[in-house]
Amino acid sequence: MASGPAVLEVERKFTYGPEAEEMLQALGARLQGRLIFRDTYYDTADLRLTLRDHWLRNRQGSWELKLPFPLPAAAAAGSMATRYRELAREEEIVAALEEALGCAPLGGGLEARLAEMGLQAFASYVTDRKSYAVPGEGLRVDLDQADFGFAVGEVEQVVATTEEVPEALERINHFCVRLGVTGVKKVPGKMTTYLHQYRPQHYQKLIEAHVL
Ligand code: V4E
Repeated sequence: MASGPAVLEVERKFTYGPEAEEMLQALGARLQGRLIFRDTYYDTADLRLTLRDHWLRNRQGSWELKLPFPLPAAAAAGSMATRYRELAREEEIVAALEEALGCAPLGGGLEARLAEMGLQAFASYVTDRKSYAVPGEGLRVDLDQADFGFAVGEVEQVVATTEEVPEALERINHFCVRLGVTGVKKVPGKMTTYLHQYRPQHYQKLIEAHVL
């Protein structure tokens, strides 16, 4: 099966306050829109996907899988950003899941195959997102408010090849400095916070496995 061009998402999360939108506009960012969506995440009962840093979700009816991809250590050293490959084509998602879980190729529709792999929902929340584009930089900034009372921003760039990742990291970090985002610790995202609050044993296992 032919695969499309890679979607590599490089992003850095940040904590934002009431002044964030004004600052973004002052830096030339343009509001693209507001979207409210539900994400439901899936794993096996023994957490074999998330322990491999694979994140399978259904967002408003569409399946998406985020998984790590190799990068020379020097390119990511000390970075506060994360980088994941994103799959959205159902056949690619199933193939990646079969590989991660070590199952034989399964037949049938996507949902039947997910059920056969023992995948079940472990987290679900709604995000209210405002998205900004930064013209000329190819950056997008999302300001997210999750329904369990947690807000987080992210500056992100999507690239197609691993060679473009170091430059994306550089561009993101530079924009963060202009935005006044200067912390030296990685800011937890919605999922990390959700697991910490609602699934502490799952959270603890991912901390011990150095996934979070
Ligand atoms: C990759 C990942 C998780 C999946 C959720 O990813 P995230 O980008 O936080 O979700 P969201 O809603 O912003 O998706 P988008 O619309 O941008 O595609 S949950 C945990 N991880 C790993 C991870 C990590 N190791 N460290 C940090 C700081 N964040 C996430």
